[in-house]
Amino acid sequence: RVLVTGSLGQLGSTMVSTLRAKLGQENVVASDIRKPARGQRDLGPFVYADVLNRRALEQIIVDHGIDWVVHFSAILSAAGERNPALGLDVNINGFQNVLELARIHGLRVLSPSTMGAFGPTTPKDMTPDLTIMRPNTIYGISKVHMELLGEYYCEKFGVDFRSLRYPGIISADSPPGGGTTDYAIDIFHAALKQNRYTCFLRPETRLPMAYIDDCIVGTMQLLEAPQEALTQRVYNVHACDFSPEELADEVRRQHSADFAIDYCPDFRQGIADTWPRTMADEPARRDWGWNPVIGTTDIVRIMLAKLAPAYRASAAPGR
Ligand code: VAH
Repeated sequence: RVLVTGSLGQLGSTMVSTLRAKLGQENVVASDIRKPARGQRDLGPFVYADVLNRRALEQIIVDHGIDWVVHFSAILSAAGERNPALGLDVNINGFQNVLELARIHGLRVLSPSTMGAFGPTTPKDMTPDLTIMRPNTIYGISKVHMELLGEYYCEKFGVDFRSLRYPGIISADSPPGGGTTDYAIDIFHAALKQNRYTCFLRPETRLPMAYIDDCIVGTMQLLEAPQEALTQRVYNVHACDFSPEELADEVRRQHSADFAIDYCPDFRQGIADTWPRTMADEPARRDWGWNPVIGTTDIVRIMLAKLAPAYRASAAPGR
């Protein structure tokens, strides 16, 4: 049985349906601190879980006979800079609770890390798994802590900890939750709504990205990989990379030649400037089969196709 924390978030919601399709509805316990929206309500089992409350989390693990935890609760990069105390609490104390319970109850833990774990002194192109890691955001600092503590618990106590460093994840069905890569989702909503977008990153800011389907397939692969296949506990994963101006060009090609973008960089530019432009992910491909298939052109096609109906409906007369 699997417990998913942060199950109403951008990744959690898709991960829960993927896990349920594979393991059976009852074998995946979704949890969050929010109340599911109307459409999500029948998707049981769902429980309230505050990752900061270790006793309550333990009760869920014991009551539901949990074997694996997919830990998606986190405060993302931009949100963490807006509220550092909350970022530290959720990302560090929340993870420590999960890890300690994994030790006590013999759980496998998959907790994603991020390219945000790198920092301004990290080499930016084809960044390898092992390199300088001195991030300067609360998000990055807390994710490096997570990686190191997970490895420590694995080494010392045999906890089966697994992690992958996600690039920016793009999705149409679930909104992003306060990251620096959110522009690459916002741009499609803005293009369909008013055919113009003001981007909070500069035009040439190249960042690694992946479409959510690749991300979830990869996460499942790592979660299910046999222990012996893993030569490390934390893996870079990269699918494609682009800058806001390249993405805007593709939106013009596929959606409207008149699509207009302007740039008004804010504090998130400072965060993006510390992250890699591309990541090397050979170990993930070799050890457990990471093999993303969706590139930039496909991402634009999929996002426009998925989001267009809602905007067409809201533009219809009488609505
Ligand atoms: C963020 N999308 O922007 C997240 C992320 C890779 C970056 O983890 O904060």
